[in-house]
Amino acid sequence: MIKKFVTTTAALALAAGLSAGTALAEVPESSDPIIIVQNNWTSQLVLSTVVGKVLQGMGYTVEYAPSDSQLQFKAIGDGDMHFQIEAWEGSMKAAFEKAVKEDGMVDAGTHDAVTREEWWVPKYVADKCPGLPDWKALDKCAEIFAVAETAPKGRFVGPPADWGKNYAERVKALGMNFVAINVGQAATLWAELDAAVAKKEPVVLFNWTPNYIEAKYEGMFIDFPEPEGDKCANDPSWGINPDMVNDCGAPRSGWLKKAAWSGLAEKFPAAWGVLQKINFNNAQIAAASLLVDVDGMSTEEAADKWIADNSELIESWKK
Ligand code: TMO
Repeated sequence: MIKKFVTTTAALALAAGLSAGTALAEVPESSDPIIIVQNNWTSQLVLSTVVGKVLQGMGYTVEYAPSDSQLQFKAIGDGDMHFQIEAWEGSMKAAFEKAVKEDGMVDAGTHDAVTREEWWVPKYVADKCPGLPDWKALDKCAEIFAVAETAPKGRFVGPPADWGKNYAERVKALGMNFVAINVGQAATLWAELDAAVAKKEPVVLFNWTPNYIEAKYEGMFIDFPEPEGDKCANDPSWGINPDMVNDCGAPRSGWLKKAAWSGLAEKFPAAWGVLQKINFNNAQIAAASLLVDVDGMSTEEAADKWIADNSELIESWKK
């Protein structure tokens, strides 16, 4: 029975001028859901929804699963979730590489986008703190960033805890006069930034690129010592603090990768083909975030708009 099906399909494929390989299975190859991981920042939410809609358009059943940006990789390796379209080097490298090594997660390719996740200040802060963007200059001005909770130390408005990097450890390793105060969600970062900009008050917060911020505010990332491979994260003797790891910043030109369950290629071959072709650049990612964070669209609306604005690109994913 199975043999007959394969033979017939292959014959049809050959008759249609296709190679037998491409036509072996009909799309969707399985009616089981493809489970797409979602995280808690805008471009990821919009672009994962874009990909979900594209796969639905091909006939797949799609489900979304919210996940922690560190724990997600093991879950993908285990097949509990099927892929992630935005894995960021600055905050996720260690968890990503561990899941590839130990959990069989597949590195599904690197986007063209060049990323950075780092402490960031609006441009006017440079007038109040000479020597920026050097981290030592920032540290000399720590007191202008103080709030009641941190005084006389400065406050670093840090990311939600699940975004991986332990900034309190970096502060300690570099002996900085700062206290890292993590927010609960991205929206709080932007609320802090908007409030500070409105009053031209000093603020230093976690930010990243590509993001909508670059279209809205001028500013700069703080330059910390550059990491050298994994040494800063793993080898205490490396770097300016001989006794501690984390005495460095995030990479200034980081990668952005896709991650997948190892069974995806076999169970959903056409979807795997799409995932492999997806390749975002900085402008495409920043645009996704801008539609929500500046234009005020919902994730759904932004995904539809992004799809409409990039229809040729999306067709190229399916070929
Ligand atoms: C993971 N992120 C892009 C929010 O830094």
